[in-house]
Amino acid sequence: MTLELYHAPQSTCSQKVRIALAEKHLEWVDRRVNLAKNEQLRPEYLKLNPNGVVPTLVHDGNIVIDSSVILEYLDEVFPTPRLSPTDPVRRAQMRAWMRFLEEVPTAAIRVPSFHLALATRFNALDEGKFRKTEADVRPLRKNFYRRMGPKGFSDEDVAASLDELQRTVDRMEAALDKGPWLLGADYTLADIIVTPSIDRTNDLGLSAIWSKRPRVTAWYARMQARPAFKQAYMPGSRLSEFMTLKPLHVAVPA
Ligand SMILES: N[C@@H](CCC(=O)N[C@@H](CS)C(=O)NCC(=O)O)C(=O)O
Repeated sequence: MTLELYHAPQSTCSQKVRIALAEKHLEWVDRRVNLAKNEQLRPEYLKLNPNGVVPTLVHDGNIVIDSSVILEYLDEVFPTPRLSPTDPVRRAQMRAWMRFLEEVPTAAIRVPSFHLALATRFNALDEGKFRKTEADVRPLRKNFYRRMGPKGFSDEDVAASLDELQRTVDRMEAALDKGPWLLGADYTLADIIVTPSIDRTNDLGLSAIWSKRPRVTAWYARMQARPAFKQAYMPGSRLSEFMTLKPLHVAVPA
């Protein structure tokens, strides 16, 4: 049996999958994809993942793409320890969290991540060159990159994404009333899926978004204490490790 993971240390979507692999004590072959060199856009990688993004899992030659799909696949194929409830109603509740987390914070966190850390490498490009060489080449993210532009996102876009993160944290704080995990007693894929977004706010100096929410703060500490978390956050997983992040112009909601 071979599991190969095409991933990048600093990619939040890869971090989700690495946590799940570690929770299940699975060995995997480390296939690094250097996003700074656009290796995810190479023709040989696009054959594995036509979206031109990481992660991609290859299990005994079978290709599985999209981090949340990979998480559910791993949980079906390697059911011990389980990362989803057995009861269909509870499974539906977990999936409702999953869809919400994919739609809201997972999308929202990309805006400050790119704005603060990644856009800096495009600052010297003019708009036309940036569109041609950086935006239009991306199967999934063409218009996201166009919206960002070589100078980063507008204050309005940054403020909107921080608002979405803040509202996610509020929803988590309410759910954690029945904690210790989002679904109560069961630690599930939902907890894993939101972890990289929360960890990234910390990495970007935006922890004010959750630091006044005691239940979310305690939940994040519980996550960080798990051996799987420590394994998944290998060196190079934090953007602040390899760049100085400039402060935001917009107020961080608290
Ligand atoms: N829905 C996809 C999204 C994957 C995704 O956006 N990956 C990012 C890293 S977290 C990426 O590869 N970005 C490459 C790029 O911006 O060109 C998933 O969850 O796997």
